[in-house]
Amino acid sequence: MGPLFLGLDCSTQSLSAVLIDFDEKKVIYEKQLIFEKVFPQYHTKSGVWRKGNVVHSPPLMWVEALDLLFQEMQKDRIQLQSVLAISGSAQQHGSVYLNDRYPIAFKTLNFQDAFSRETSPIWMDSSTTVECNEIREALGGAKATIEATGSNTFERFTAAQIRKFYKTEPGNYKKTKTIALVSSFLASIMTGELAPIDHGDGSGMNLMDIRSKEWYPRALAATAPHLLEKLPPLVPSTTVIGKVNPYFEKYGLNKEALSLVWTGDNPSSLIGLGLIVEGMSGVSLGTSFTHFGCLKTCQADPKGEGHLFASPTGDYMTLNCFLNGALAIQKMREFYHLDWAAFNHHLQTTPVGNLGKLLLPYFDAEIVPKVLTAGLHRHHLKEDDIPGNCRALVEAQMMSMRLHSGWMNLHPKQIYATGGVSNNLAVLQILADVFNCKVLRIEVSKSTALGAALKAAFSYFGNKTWEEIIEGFTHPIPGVDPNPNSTKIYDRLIQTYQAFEENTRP
Ligand code: XUL
Repeated sequence: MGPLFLGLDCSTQSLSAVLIDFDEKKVIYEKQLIFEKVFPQYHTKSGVWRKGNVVHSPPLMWVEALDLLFQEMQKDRIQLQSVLAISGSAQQHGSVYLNDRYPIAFKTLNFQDAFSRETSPIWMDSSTTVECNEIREALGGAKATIEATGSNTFERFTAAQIRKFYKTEPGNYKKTKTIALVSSFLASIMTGELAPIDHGDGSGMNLMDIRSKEWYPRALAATAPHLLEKLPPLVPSTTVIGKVNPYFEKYGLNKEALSLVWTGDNPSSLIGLGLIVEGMSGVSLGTSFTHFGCLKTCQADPKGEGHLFASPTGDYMTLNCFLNGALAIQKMREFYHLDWAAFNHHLQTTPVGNLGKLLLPYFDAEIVPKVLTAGLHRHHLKEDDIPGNCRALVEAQMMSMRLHSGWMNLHPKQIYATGGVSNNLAVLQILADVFNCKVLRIEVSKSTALGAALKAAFSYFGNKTWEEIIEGFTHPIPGVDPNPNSTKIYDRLIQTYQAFEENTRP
C-alpha cells in the first residue's frame, strides 16, 4: 500500500468521498451519501429548499453528512489511520453565517445556536437581482465589475447574497462574526478551526480582485458594512491549514493527517479531469451543467455571461454555468413519467436535429443565457410529442453550451465529460455531435472528489509537478466519436436555435 489521500465533495445533492493510493495510481474507495435519502428529516428536495426563486439548504445537514461519512468509512473498514492528507470541494457560491460561537462549534460539531442565519443561500438562488444592480453600479458598471472580479454580478454569487441578508436582516448580519463558503465551512470543521477561503472558490463571490487575488475593497464596501472583519483570509488552493480536527480521531483518523483548504466543485473538477494545459476543456453534467477550460492568462468574458475563476494550479479557468442541467432532465422525465431507459430510448430513436423541432428548456430561471423567468418555449414542437421533447431538451442543452463558449477560446481535440449524466452515452453522443469533438470520460465519475484528493497529494509532497500528480489518475476511458453527418446537421440547426433563443428570451 502506498500513501493514501482522501478527497471529499459536498455537491448540491450529496456528499462523496474518494480515497486514492498514490503509488498504485488507483482509486481504492468511493462512497456517496445522498442528502434527500439519508436525511429525510430535513425535508429537502434534491438537497434544497425552494420558495419561488429563493433556494436555500440547511448547513446543519452538511455537518451531519460529514460526520456520518466518517462513521460509514469506519464501518467499511477504510484505513483512515493511513490517510496522510485530506482536502475537499463543494458547490460554489453558497454561504454560511455564524455568530461568536463558531470557534467551539468547529471543534465539537455542536452547532446549536451557532448560526446567525439558520439556512444557507445556494447557487440555485436567483432572488437578488436588485442587490446585483446595486453592487454593479457601485463598482462602475458591468465592464468594470468583470475587469475587477472576473465576472459580472450574478444573483447566486456571494456578494449579492450577503447584501440581501444585510438589508433584510440587519440585526442578524450584525451578530454574524464569520461568513464562510460551503467549501470553507466544511474545511473549518475538518480542521477544527476557521478555514481560509481559497482563490478558486473565492473567485465566485464578486468580492475578490481576480488579478491580485485579494479582497477587493470597493466590492466589500458596495456589499455590506464591516464585511472585511467577517471574512477569513484568501489563500492559494493548495494551502495546508493544519492537522485534522481531533474530533475525527474517534473514527480512526490519524491525528497527524494534514487538513487542506477546500475549493469549489468546478475548480476541483479541472484537476480531477487533468485539465492543466491551456485550451483543454471539460463538461460537468451534474445538477448544473458546466462547461470549462484551462487558461494561462487573465481574460474574462467581455459579454459577462461566463466567469473567470482562479484555478487550483495557480492559472485561470473559464466557466459557463447552465442551471437547467440534470434537474431539467429529471423534471422532464417526471412530467412525462419516463424512467431513464424510456428517456434514452427516445433519444436513440428520434432523428438527429429533431426535424427542426426546438425547445428552450427553462424549467428554472437560467444563468446562461440570463433568463429570469422560468418557462418552456417550443418551436415547431407540440407538448404531447414526448420523444421530440426529450431530444429537443438535450439538443438545446448542448447547442447552448457551444453557442455561449466563444469567449473561452477553446479549440479542444477532445472534451472530458464528468458528473452523473456523463454515464449516459445517448446524451454524450449529442454532445460529441454538436461540438464535432470526441468526448472522453475518466474512470471515476466523481472527478470533483478525485480532484480534491489529488490536491491533497500535491500539497503533501510539496515537490511534485501537477503533471506528476495527475499522471495515472486521469487517463480517459474509451469515449464517443462525433458522427460527421450529424455534425453537419447541428452546424445548420444551431443558427436557427440561436435566433430562437435571442428572439424568445423573456
Ligand atoms: C458554478 C455553479 C455551479 C455550482 C454547483 O458557477 O454555480 O456549478 O458550483 O455545483
